[in-house]
Amino acid sequence: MIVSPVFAGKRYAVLGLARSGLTAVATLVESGAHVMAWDSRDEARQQLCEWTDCGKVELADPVTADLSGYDGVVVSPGIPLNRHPIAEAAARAAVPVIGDIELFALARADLPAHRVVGITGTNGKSTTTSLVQHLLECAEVPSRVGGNIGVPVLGTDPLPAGGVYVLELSSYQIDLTRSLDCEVAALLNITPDHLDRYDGFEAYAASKARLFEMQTRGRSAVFGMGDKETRAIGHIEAARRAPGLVRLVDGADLAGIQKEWPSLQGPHNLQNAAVAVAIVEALGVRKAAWRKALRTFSGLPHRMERVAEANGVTYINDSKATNPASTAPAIAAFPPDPEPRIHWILGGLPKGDNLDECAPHFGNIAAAYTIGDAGPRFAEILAPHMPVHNSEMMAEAIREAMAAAGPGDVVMLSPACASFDQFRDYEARGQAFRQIVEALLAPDEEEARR
Ligand code: UMA
Ligand code: ADP
Repeated sequence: MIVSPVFAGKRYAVLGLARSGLTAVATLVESGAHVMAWDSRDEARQQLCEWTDCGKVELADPVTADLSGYDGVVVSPGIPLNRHPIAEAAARAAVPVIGDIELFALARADLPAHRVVGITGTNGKSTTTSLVQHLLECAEVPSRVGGNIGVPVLGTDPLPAGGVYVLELSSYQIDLTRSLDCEVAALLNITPDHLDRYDGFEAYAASKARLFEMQTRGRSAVFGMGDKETRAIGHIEAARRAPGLVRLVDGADLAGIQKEWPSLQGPHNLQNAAVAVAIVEALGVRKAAWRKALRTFSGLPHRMERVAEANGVTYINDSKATNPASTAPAIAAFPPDPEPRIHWILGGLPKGDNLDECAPHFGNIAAAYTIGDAGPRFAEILAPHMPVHNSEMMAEAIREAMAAAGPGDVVMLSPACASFDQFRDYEARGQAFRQIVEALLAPDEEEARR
């Protein structure tokens, strides 16, 4: 865990006691701060004692408590600042609203000499973050991942001198951060997402741009070239920095060697790899080291993950594709050979009313199997272009896809939707896909053994 003298004797309120909030409380208590903490869920409040000396924590709701004299309200990224009363309560008491990443930024001065990489974007953040760590590891640079990837950074053990913290940052986390000065910051792409939390798409893009505004002179920045919002921010940053500090990458120089990377296929992964390579080059890793390391990256679960292969059919779990823009590259990755060969399972809790980003690749789909809340609407959109089964449930969709798929085909869950209508989260959805595929294939395997 990261602790710091910078918090000793200070007063912080922490709102939200899931992963990031509980870790923030632990860091602050261990560092000698006075901490007020709250979560609207009883179970979350009860967990506090498992994480820290809860005798040292005052349980009170910062929305109604007296915040005068506090140094900050640490709000969890999942709490919608645009509509939660904490924003007004903190403003009334003139207390800054921050998040755990800002606490990390404040603690940096007392950590052994290190560098920080911040990676944001609508899609590809986790893949790029873990790829950067892999490239650093292969180059023998000590590193840790943290942030939106599911690892609260304050919970990591401090790195020895020379280490690199590689942070995946969501726009929610950037909104709660004021002074994170990344040695290298990167923006992969911006497409519509999380619009319930922002005053429109422009405000969402502006949130991402703040990561670069927080950097001081001489720092590096990397931008994908795939969309105009990202390019625009890249050009603004290039104009205000010294030559060589900003890289706008499209991956064209790497396309010829992409075939060497089994876990980084598809146009989206070319973008992720190009950004990751530019990041590690900015940190001083040489081509010979990253080129070799790209071949051994093993990928992450739930992102175009091959979970089974049977009777010539490949089963792919892309449950992390939670919006149409992240599904588009997955269905683009398997062109007809010579017939369309993707059996596409999609649906869930929709993020919008269309599948426009996916439309250019409809020709790759042999049949679609819709599930969840979005099922009927998606079936209506897709029916003019391909055979559609309104399967409703995952098990039914897999059963139907399995019956229809032939050798060379791909059965792929790439839902283009959030999971919360039928599953706890995208991981539970991906796990269900894998388990059902394995269960349905099991009789075949038994037969083969006999
Ligand atoms: N709560 C209240 N009052 C409210 C609303 C919520 O008390 O009015 C409480 C909830 O009961 C909950 C807490 O506030 O206990 C909110 O916690 P959280 O949702 O922020 O959960 P954490 O476990 O702290 O996870 C957060 C990130 N979650 C979100 O951004 C929604 C995790 O990203 C991140 O991995 C983790 O911190 C560690 O840094 C997840 C995510 O879904 C993966 N991110 C979004 C995405 O990737 O699209 C942005
Ligand atoms: P994030 O952490 O930003 O959600 P992930 O690396 O977890 O991103 O990938 C989530 C999904 O987004 C993957 O399943 C894949 O389908 C898609 N994806 C990955 N990288 C990109 C990219 N660069 N552009 C568009 N979609 C992508």
